[in-house]
Amino acid sequence: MERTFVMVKPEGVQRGLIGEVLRRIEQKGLRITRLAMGRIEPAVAAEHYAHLKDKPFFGELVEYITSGPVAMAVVEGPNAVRHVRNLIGATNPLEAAPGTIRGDFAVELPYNIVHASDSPETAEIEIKRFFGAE
Ligand code: IDP
Ligand code: MG
Repeated sequence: MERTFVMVKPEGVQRGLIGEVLRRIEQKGLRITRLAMGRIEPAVAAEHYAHLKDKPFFGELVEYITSGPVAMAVVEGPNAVRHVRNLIGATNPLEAAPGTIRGDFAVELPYNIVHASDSPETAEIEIKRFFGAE
């Protein structure tokens, strides 16, 4: 069994897509084991996106992810990380295939509805970052 971390980003929450995102994850056969609404502090956002800190869009990205409430979930199942990445689609909505969450609901970066961990190791770090210790 593997765990991953999923976040419905501010514009996804504002557009009423929390249920749609969770529905697709549950429909796939994965289990939602933790669920919370929250607002990301700028310092936590900067840590979460530290791998992008030298990009020209970093400031805009931190502003975006802290601009409103987000929905956060821990998702469990066999190969949960890769399954959820498949469900959400490519980072750029222009390259995300129709049928994926980003392919179906987003048009341009940085606005792509949802975040999901990119590896089991990252997932554990992100679960701790956003949900704290067990
Ligand atoms: P991921 O969310 O698919 O894992 P990352 O490369 O980790 O993609 O980027 C994190 C987030 O930063 C993306 O989901 C997107 O919101 C934003 N982002 C990535 N690349 C760009 C870009 O070229 N311009 C603007 N925003 C971007
Ligand atoms: Mg990423």
